[in-house]
Amino acid sequence: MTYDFRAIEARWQSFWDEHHSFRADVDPERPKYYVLDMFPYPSGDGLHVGHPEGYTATDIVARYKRMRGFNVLHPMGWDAFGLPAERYAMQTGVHPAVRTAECIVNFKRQLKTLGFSYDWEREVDTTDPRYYKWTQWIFLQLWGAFYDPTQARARPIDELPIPAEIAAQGPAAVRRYRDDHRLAYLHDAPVNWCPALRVVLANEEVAEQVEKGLVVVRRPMRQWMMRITAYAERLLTDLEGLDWPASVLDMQRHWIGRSDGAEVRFHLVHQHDADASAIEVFTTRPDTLFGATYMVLAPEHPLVQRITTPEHAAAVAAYVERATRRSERDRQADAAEGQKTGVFTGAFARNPANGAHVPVWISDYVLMGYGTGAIMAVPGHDERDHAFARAMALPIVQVVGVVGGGGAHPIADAAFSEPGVAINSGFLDGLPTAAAKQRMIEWLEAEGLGRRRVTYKLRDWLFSRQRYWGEPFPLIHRSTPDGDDEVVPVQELPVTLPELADFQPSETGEPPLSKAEAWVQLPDGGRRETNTMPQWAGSCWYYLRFMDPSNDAAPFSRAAADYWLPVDLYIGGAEHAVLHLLYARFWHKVLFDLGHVGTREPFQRLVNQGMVLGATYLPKDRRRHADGSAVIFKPAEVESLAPASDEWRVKATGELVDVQWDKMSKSRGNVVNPDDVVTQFGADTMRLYEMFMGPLEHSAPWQTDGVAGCHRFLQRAYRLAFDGDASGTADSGPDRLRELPPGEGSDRQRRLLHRTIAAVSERIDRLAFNTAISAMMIFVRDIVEPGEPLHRDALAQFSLLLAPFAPHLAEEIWRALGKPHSLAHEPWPAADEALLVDATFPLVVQIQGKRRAELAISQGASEADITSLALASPEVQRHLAGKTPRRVIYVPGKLLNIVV
Ligand code: ANZ
Repeated sequence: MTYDFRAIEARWQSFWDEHHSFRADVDPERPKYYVLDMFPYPSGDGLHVGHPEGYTATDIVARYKRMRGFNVLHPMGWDAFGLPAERYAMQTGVHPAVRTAECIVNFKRQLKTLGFSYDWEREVDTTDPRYYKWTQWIFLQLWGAFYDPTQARARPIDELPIPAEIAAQGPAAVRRYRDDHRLAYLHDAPVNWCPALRVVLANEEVAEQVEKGLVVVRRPMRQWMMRITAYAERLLTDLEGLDWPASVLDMQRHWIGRSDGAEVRFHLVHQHDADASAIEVFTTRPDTLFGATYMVLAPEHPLVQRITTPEHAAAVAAYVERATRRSERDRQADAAEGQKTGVFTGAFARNPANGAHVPVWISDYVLMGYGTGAIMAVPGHDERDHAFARAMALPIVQVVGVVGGGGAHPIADAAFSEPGVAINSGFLDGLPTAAAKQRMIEWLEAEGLGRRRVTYKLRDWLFSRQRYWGEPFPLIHRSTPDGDDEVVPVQELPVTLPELADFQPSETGEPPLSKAEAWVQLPDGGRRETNTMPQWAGSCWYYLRFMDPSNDAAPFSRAAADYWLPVDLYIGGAEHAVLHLLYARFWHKVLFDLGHVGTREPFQRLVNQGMVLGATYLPKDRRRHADGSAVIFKPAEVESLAPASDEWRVKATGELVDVQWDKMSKSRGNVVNPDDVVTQFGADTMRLYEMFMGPLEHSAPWQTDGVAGCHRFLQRAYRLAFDGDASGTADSGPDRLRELPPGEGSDRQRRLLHRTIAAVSERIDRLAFNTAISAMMIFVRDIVEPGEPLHRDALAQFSLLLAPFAPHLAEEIWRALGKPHSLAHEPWPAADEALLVDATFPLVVQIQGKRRAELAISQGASEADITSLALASPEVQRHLAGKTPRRVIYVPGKLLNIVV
């Protein structure tokens, strides 16, 4: 008798395919449930066991909801643009499209062996022109829209009101005005340019290259930007109604970074230049205005050149030149470490509150991209200003005191940045900080010197990349008679990528597409845009395409959107807590404003699965290689001292080593390949183990012993149902279903069955899959007892419970029970409430026939449980007085006799 999982799994996987068992179609008669995975980048390495953790969880929910009567949308696809395929092309000459297609084939094969119930007819691939046609279309929606702050929504650009003075300047001015208001716009943005690699690096990538000794410079390049900042407030407030992990909500709030404060105007004392008469600053502490003793401009601030006096010009120019070479990130890091550099411009401004003349400095601790790029420095109450003032010997004045502390608080050594009461502040004196802020803002507004202002940390999104393997922008540049560059959309989509032999950007940073001269240059003189979109673009809207994937007339129909949206459950890695989820929410809101979708938010419920950790082994002395890297051993190099032991030694030398659990990575050699697990134990075991490792949200180590344990459980479940051939050999023919009496069995069995149904249902609802599996394990262990064979209906219901977790074996049992259809759409079993009450019965315990104790035993308890409970009870222990029981006789529901 063998649990031949290979045959069983292959059989059911082809059955589901042939019968389109998981096809989902819009059906207004039935409630929908949309359960989504974060689709993978199909890398050359294939799946590792971390991927299927989330995928198994969503599959359990998908299968369960189907059985609960929902019309379930459960799709899968490929986020397939990206740098690795392009790098691979540079190394091997294999075209990224070819490589990507190979990788997809492999990923899909791997996913299919796991028996996930995806509707594969909805598969999407972001690199397929039929898909990116619509990514380009959505880009054009953004390009063709502006944000109307009065209505707090996006509107078509033709509806943008054109001020009379612009209209009077003619069509070119109107065009420029529109271009300045589009949600997708061109901007000279400083980027991190690495001349050696000829690439623009993301901020996060800079440190790594600099460590390798490469030079990275900041330099302005014309880039496509997305005006996500227009949506900052909506992106913030709409987080309110979402069922997301608190940590992700916090990270999104933090990233958006709303600050409430004021803008204040400081007039310059001597004006060299009529256009440079005042400096605007943003402050969150307008209550400290009386303590502003100097000002600082970001080195890139446009006023710097204009206000610098001749005797300071050389020093300022040198400082500006140095600062432009450094990224914002580096500058912030230095500022955080308290390193302060800066130079005086020679200019002074008037503090609007007290009329004092304050010096204007430049320093890179002030960032151009935030607030107004200029600050009023209050060294008494701001740490950064305090450090700078001390370094440059600038005056420090206290204007906030401790409440009730007689006002004073020493500020010589450190700023006092807590709220308190205003002091040395004229009309604010005595007011607590919150009230003083309000009072100051009212005063500034009344005097025409400033106004209330909210700022956000969120930056506009740099949307263009100098890469080949991405979506081309569907835009054409044309020079106008007045020498301007006019951008017009392509009428016919998609704009497909041209063939190219060389994928390197040029030395000057021209994108690789600029080399496809025949593609770039249009017969009428127009030139195609040569940047491509970032990898985020395709993943911003794939959940929408899944709703209507073969629509050729639109990215998706409004009817499909109205039926399927929002995504009810979205499961994926915590690494996407900010960017992907923010960008997708942004596009969704634009599409909402333009009438393409009817929900404000795309993803109602979000869950982050934990990480699957892999083992590496370290010598006890933690010695290092000559190059300083730690000596580690890979799983293949070690063996455990005894089966299931926690002690390990190196096979070759016998040296004892410690085990260490890390995120799986190729370089650590601790990656487990799902193919190996499936071959050895089967997909059902793999799925079960992925879920049994621990709570879904927690990270957990991958342990081969645990896999084997799950496999034994399935073997037991198999033997519960099937009887071997009389000869008992594997090749003597298929196993037969046991002879099973009808019904659900004895009272005890029925209680156990219904408790299991209740427990599994409730635990799936909570996504507590590991404990749902424990409930099934108890069922399999306890359902059969001497004199109580398994009954047919109990097995049928158990196979339904098992189906979301181990669908192949569940189908096999269901079929053996003579059911004609797949159980995929079979109604989920219902627990009989009457059988759930935890009734107990009194059990008399005898030792050598003498009554020694009476215990309350719960109705569903098995004989094994009852025996160990009785033996462990203090009274029984006392009467046994150290003697070992030889035999235990159980009279069900009444009596337990212990013979010593
Ligand atoms: C005066 C002041 C006094 C400030 C005080 C703080 C404390 P958050 O809360 O992060 O929004 N700031 C404004 N623009 C800046 C820029 N471009 N680069 C660097 N710093 C800038 O921070 C707002 C505060 O950060 C502002 O309030 C300003 O310093 C500074 F006791 O103004 B404050």
